[in-house]
Order: sequence, then structure tokens, then C-alpha cells
Amino acid sequence: MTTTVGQYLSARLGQIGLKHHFAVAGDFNLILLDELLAEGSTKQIYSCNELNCGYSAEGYGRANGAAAMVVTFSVGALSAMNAIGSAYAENVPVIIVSGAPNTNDHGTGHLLHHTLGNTNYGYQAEMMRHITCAAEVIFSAEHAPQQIDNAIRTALRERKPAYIEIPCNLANAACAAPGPVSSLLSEPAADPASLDAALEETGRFLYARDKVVLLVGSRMRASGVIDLLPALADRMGCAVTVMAAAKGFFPEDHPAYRGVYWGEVSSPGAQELVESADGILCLGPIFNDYATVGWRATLKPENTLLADLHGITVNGRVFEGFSIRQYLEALSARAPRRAGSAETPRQPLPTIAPAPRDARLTNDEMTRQINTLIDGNTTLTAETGDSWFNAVRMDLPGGAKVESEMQWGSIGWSVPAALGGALGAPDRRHVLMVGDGSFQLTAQEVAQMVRYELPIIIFLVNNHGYVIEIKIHDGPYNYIKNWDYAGLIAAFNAEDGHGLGLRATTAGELAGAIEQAKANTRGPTLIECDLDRSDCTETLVKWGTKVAAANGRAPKVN
Ligand code: DPX
Repeated sequence: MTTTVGQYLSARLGQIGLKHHFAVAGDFNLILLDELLAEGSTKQIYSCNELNCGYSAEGYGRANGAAAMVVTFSVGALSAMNAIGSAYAENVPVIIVSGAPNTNDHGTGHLLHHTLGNTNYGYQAEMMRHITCAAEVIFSAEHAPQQIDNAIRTALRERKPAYIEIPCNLANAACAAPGPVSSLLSEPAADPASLDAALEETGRFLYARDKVVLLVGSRMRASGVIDLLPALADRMGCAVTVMAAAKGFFPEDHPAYRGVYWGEVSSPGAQELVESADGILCLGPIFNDYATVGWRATLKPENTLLADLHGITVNGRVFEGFSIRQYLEALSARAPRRAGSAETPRQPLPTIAPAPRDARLTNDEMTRQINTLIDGNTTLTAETGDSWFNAVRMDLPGGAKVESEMQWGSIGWSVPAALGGALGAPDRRHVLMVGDGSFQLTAQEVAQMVRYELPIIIFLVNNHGYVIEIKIHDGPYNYIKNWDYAGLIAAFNAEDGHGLGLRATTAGELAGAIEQAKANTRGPTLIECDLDRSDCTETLVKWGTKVAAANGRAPKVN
């Protein structure tokens, strides 16, 4: 039984649970795209450019566990690299497939279009190796199945992107047909001795502590066991905090929830709770400069148990040979009750009083109104900028999800990522908060939301510049050309779209626009929220000052 290389790939993508793949056409991938369409396990979704294609796949992978995208050689793939860097940094398994030169052109001295103008065509794979966990360059149909499987399996296990390069004359070449998918999806069994030793050491750590707190980090998204956390918290009886990048990873209406731990810009009470605890179970954290508020919020190693995707560090020892899923599943059945921290009650978030309808729109009022829109079935995507801080200060119902990109932090990510998220989780409401500066990078992807009739509600925060940068370090480079953001939607609709572009300058206009957005089910609604440039969250100002100080440290002189 045979198939073609392209159809083999297509079948595998369907078998791992994808319903869509993202693509931008180019002559090195056209036959591959034909093969994907012919096999038909996944629907082909088109992007305006390869950067957006990558971010869309990254957003889809967050919602759906994995994603795939197809680009053309060099001009496509090199554009996609920023997004693949994002998938790497944020632990999202995105399979990036690039069309490539005909096998007969390798090693012949033939000079090809879309290349650097020299005759070694291996450079793209070399570059991709740095930002993927597996990079497979296919040179024969015979070996393609194993190479495709290796890339997909590695991506799913490592929770990182993987690269597959398919020459344009091999996409429809015959190869063996795919068998059952089990080996790609199955997790290697845990090493029982190591897991048992890790649990014993965890027990020793926990029994020796009076005040234990769970601290949930953003790498838990990749663990696939976020849903296990409430049961673990119930068993241990302790308080739970989340890091800013993991906002929404623990139900905020759960009695154990105590808010976001983010050093000096934590939710009320969360900093004292975490920093006074003598046992902090850090689950999938990323302690970078932003998360530590410029290296100020660093936890004492002797007080922490660090559980990462493939092992734990506790009491000065490293245990590996199991996944965080296997560890947390076992811990949920064995963890001792450690209720000390639960005695500290949750401190309420500052409330924002509703503004009069004719009052000038403020950042507070905008955030208050967006917060009321979010129900337990909403995914809120928050772009880099003050949108992070606005998302973090929201009071969310259980079931609400937040997506942000705090490790990679590439502005423009959120527009395509929200599109991918909406395709990956079509039954949820999708809300996006994006600043004007970020929007200008990837704005054209709203046209694809129109095309695919995705009812994403976009809050375009027009605060007239790169406000987070203004707070970190001001200069003329932080001021941007204003656009008629709401007016763009008419252009994107053209003759057949159902997008809606609205503008709010008062509290009442915003409330009216949100009602219109809820009723618009056949396309995106972009609500341009006009704010003063000086109007931002207090936490951004406080955090920005500390991060600026960390950036500004003088070089060490020996
Ligand atoms: C930059 C950032 O308007 O949001 O809330 O006004 O800050 P705020 P905007 O979207 O502005 C974003 C801007 C310019 N960062 O303040 S965060 C530097 C940067 C980056 N990514 C890329 N280029 C530059 N983060 C791709």
C-alpha cells in the first residue's frame, strides 16, 4: 500500500488531532499544498504572510495542543522564523513544513530563485535547527515517512516546534502509507525508580515545611495537566498563586486561589504569601527578568521545589525520567495535607467604579467593561504592552482562559494568535486586547478573520504610542503614526465581509460597541478604544521603572 509524501504528512496531521493547517503558497510548495488538499484530513487556512501564518499556528497550538503550517523556501520560511522562535520559547509544538528546491538542483551548481544566490541550499535547515527540536530534510520518498514521524513525535514530546523540508519534486512522490498513530502520541513510560525517589524526596520536603504554596507557571500549558491542579490543591489544602504568564491557569473562583505572584506588582497579598512561605511548589515556572521584576523577585532555592516538564529539583537534588504529568498525577494521590498557607485569606482586587456614560474613556473603565464581558467560556488574548497588566488585574470566572506571550514578547503576535486560537477552539468566545503599536505589525490578519467569519472581539487600545516602552525608556522612537483603526475594517470587508469597526471615546460608546460586537456573529468586531497616552496601569509604571533599572546596570569591571 502506498501514498505520497505530501499525503502521508497530511494523514499524520489528522491523526494527531489537527483539523486545520495554515499556509502561504509559493512555487516550491504548490504540489505539497495540492497533496494536503487531496488527502483532506485538515482544512487549509490561508494567511496574509508567513509571520502571521506562524503566529496563527502558535495560537492554534495553544488551543489545540499542536499545529502545522506550510511555507515556501527562504522568502517564506525566513519570515516565519520569529513565530517559530515564539513557539520554541512558549513551548508550543508547531510543525513547520517548507517546500524546497527540486532534488535535481542540489549539488549541481544550479542557481535558484528565492535563495541567497549561492548554490548550497542547506542554510535554511541549519537556521531552523536553532529554533526547533527536530529538523528533517527529506531527500528521498523512501525515507520520508520515518523523517516525518520523527519530527512530529519529537515536537509532541518536547512541546517545541519541529521542521520538515520537502523538495518540490518529492511532495507527490510515492512512499509507504501511514500505520496507526499510537507511537507518535504516546508518552514514554516513567522510570518507576526515579519517579518513586522524586515523590519520596517531595514528601520529605513537604513534611519539613509549615507554610506550603503552589506557584503555577506558564510552562504548565505544555504539560497538558492544568486541569489536575484544583484536585492537587484540594488534597494539599494549601493556597495557590499563579505567575503573570500563567494568569487563568488555575480557576480564580476556587477557594484556594490567592492571585498573581509577580514580585512587587503582585495581586494584593500574593507577594507576602509567597515570599513568607517556607515551601513553594513551583510548577513549570519561567523566572526571567520580566517575571522577576528586573531580578528583584527571586525565591530562595532552599524553599522551592521546582517541577519542570521533564523532571524536578528539590532539596538540592535533580530527579528526571518522567514527565510533569506523570509526577503531578502521582503527587495528587500521595501529597500530604499542608494547609498552613490557606489560613491567609485572599485579599480582594481593587474594584473599579463604573464611569458615567458620557465620561471620557479611561484605561480603568475599558478594563472594567472588558472584564464584565469575560465568562467561563472566554479566551482572552493579551498582547505585549499594557494589555498584559490589564489582563493580570482582571477578576476572572472559573473556566476563563488567558493567552499571553511573556517569554518571547514579540509585538504583533496576538492578532494572528487570536485567529489561530479561534479556529482551534471554535466553541469559545475569543476576546483580544492589543495596543496600537503592536497592531501595526500584523494588522492585515484581521482580513483573514473576516474571510473565515471568526467573531473575535478586538479591543484596539489606542493610547497613541509604545506606552510600555515610554515607561521603560522614553524617546522619539516611541511615537507612532496614528491610523484610523476602526476604518480599516471597511477596507478588509471589501465586497463580501461582515467585520465591524467601531470607535469608543466615552464609557457609554464602549458599552454600546460591546453590545454590537456580541450581536455580530459572522465576523470580527474591532473596537478602537481611544485613550490618553498618559493613561495606563499603575503596575506598568512600577514594573517599568524596575525593569529599566535592570536594563541600565553598568557593565561589571573586574
Ligand atoms: C515595543 C512595545 O501600543 O502597547 O500598551 O502602548 O505599550 P502599549 P503598543 O502595542 O506598543 C508596544 C510597545 C515596541 N517593544 O510598547 S512592547 C519592542 C519590540 C517588541 N517586539 C518586536 N519589536 C519591538 N517587543 C517584534
